[in-house]
Amino acid sequence: MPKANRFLTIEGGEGAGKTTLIRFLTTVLQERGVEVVVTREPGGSFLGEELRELILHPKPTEPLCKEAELFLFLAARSQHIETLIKPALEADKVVICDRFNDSTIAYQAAARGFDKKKVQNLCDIASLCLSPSLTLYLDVPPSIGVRRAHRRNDQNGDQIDRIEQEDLSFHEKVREGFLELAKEDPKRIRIIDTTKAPATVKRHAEELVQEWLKQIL
Ligand code: Z5A
Repeated sequence: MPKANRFLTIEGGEGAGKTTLIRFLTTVLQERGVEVVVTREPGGSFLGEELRELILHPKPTEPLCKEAELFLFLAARSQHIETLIKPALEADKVVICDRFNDSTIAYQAAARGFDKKKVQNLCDIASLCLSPSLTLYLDVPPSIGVRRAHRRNDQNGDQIDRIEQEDLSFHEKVREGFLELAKEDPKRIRIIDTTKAPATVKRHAEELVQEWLKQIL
């Protein structure tokens, strides 16, 4: 098993600002001379990207049941770790991953209603017990995050994906799920309030990452 200590994950609800922040943090790390691999879930491998298309398709050929959805996310994760994350960590690179196990707990357990402990056990199997040493959870009320994401989709001409189509109460449960995880593991999961201005969000994230670098480099 590779050392997991250079593994950083970014979590959050819809429109929380993950993509924006990951771009910024990549630059910060590269300026420090750190080799960085940026990836995402679901995705990151050929199979993972194909599964992403299937899972998030806005108009699936038949409704995807929640059990199939859960196992597709997990299958994508195992393949992603084997083909991309593990080799990069073994080569001593920093891996930044947009979503990981915490998303499965927040979306499939807290919001879809699967038993949390059971989902955690499945995540342990799927992720070969790999865990990030730092997770930045970007917190935003769904009413704000959903609005931001829809505005961005309009600007980019992107469709609203299958999970984004869920109602506000679903996204509220996702947020509660993330906040509960952060309470349970405050050392690993650091909360960043992304209702704040982008410059403030970046400053807070950079402080946390610089602190983390002292422990891992
Ligand atoms: N999912 C799951 O259910 N189970 C799992 O195990 C996994 C995933 C791994 C993947 O989508 C979906 O799969 C996701 C969870 C589920 N479904 N949902 N919803 P994704 O991660 O690819 O996409 P997303 O979650 O929908 O994220 P996003 O919409 O792409 O948002 P983002 O990357 O967090 O935000 P952004 O694009 O950086 O920012 C959104 C807009 O806000 C953009 O115009 C920014 O310029 C703006 N922004 C960013 N920061 C700020 C601040 N601070 N102030 C104001 N405006 C800002």
